[in-house]
Amino acid sequence: MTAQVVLPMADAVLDRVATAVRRGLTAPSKHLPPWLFYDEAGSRLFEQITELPEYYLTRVEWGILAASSPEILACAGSQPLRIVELGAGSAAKTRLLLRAALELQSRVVYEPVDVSFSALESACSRIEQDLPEVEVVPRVMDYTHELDFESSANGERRLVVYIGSSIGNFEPDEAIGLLRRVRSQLQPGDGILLGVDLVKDRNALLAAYNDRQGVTAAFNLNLLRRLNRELDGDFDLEAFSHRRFWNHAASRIEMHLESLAAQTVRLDALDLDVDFRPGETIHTENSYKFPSGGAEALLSTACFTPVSTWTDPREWFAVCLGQVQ
Ligand code: AVI
Repeated sequence: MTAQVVLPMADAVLDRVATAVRRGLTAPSKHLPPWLFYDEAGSRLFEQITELPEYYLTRVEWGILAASSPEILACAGSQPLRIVELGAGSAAKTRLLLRAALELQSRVVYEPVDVSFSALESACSRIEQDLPEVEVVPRVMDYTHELDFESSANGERRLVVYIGSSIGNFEPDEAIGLLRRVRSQLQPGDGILLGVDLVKDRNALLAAYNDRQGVTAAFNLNLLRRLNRELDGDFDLEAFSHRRFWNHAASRIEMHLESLAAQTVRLDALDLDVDFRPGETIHTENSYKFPSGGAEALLSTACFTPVSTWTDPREWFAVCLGQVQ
């Protein structure tokens, strides 16, 4: 049998989890922040989601980058570029950009930024294996709270890559705040590449967030498993069900966990009892979908100049380049 090493959780992370959960589960409309999805199991489930037939987002964005990376880099302006990726994850799509960059410049620096050390480790090893010519400079940083880019060397300009529709998981004012903070770290000539999911047929949207294999349901419910483990909770995962719906007025998919019965859940670490009515939900995620021109508007509000946008033939997803003037 192999011995498993269990690392103690950093106190700061545990405090952040505890504060968010107490706030969210004692609010009149119960809610939890989506960053809680991404413990180790949740990150693995998300990787599986990206491969599901119903979850078109990753595939369609991959197609855009596969077709247009050379053009995107040409539009990003004079070389050499340093590619900074926020929330690097598996870096699968970024490899397309890095490969195109290697065609244009002899030295390519890739700076993946992620709060998760293990996510960075796997991103780095994949890039080092596939593209050994790329110099990888990983940064462990919670870019939603702190952002601090070192001043760039050798006349390099930065291209910040924020793809995968991650911006859609922020409330509109938070999204603008985040893009403005990125902007404040950049210099004239630097740029940002933003990937956003576009409004489309409601059924395609609904299917993407409720796949037949039940991976998205498992991803949503895993959040309760995390609270049981980290906050000594007694959530019965059988007593909650995954729900998603399209909120047309707000232009977003909402994910919820619905209580299937009247029940009280205990979170010992918070000394908290939470009562649920049958049918009451915990709102766990918003995933905003943008109209055509929405990414450009977002970038302009954050003081970038939109330069160009690439999309797929059905216009399901958009990748938009903004520059600092
Ligand atoms: C990470 N983020 C862009 C995903 C999304 O589509 O909003 C998270 C996700 N939630 C359910 N499925 C995927």
